[in-house]
Amino acid sequence: MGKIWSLLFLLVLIGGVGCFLVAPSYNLTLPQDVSSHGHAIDHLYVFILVLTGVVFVATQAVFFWFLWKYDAANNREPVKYTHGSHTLEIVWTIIPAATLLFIALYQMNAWASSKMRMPNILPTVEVSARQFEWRLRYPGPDQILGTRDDLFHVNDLHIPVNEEILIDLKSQDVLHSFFLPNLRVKQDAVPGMKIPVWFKATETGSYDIVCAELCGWGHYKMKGRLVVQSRQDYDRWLQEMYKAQAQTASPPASEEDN
Ligand SMILES: [Cu+2]
Repeated sequence: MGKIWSLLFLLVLIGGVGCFLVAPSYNLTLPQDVSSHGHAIDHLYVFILVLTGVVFVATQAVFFWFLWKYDAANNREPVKYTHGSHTLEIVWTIIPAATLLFIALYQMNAWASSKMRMPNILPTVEVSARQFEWRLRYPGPDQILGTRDDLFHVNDLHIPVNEEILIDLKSQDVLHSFFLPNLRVKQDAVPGMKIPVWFKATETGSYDIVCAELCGWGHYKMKGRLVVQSRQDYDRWLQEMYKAQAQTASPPASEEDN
């Protein structure tokens, strides 16, 4: 009976590794990266995945082998107990500590470029999260955010391709998280704070905006669209939006878009 149990644990090992091997052919790995900094983040992801993968395989294999070898049915000798090993404890403390320290240093540049080295440009758009939508505020023709000619829009974020984008991220109610899976961008929106978020999209197209923080009953539907356009298309879109907004007496800030 013990042997069957040990085979079950071997199955966990085979199944776990197997999942990762077949995942790419079913498109179950990371979504397509269309950002300038994404490769650094993906590299860290894969690095840590391999590291933890090797440890997983090793521990599962040892686990299986011990269950197999020391099956109670075949081992009639009394169990021998040991009481601690100072050397072993030092070794298994130092190895994880050194590994974590290495990761902390190794990831510093990726972190700094996506969270610390803010580009010195004017904000492209203000994104204000609320239950359960993304309120967008673009600077008007005067190019300055926060003035009377600003453009208001909901859930449909347009940006130009291959240009540095700076977003002022806010929340109007509770904690939300602004997540652009294809751009490897994820940032909490915190009530009372204006948090800068920057990135550069490298391919035109339509991508998801998702809320990555359980923010209430309608969290699941807090989904927006990121449209990456050429500079010309983006400018044209802005002009059309300016025109449409000018025609209505009040800004369409309360429109529902879902
Ligand atoms: Cu939310």
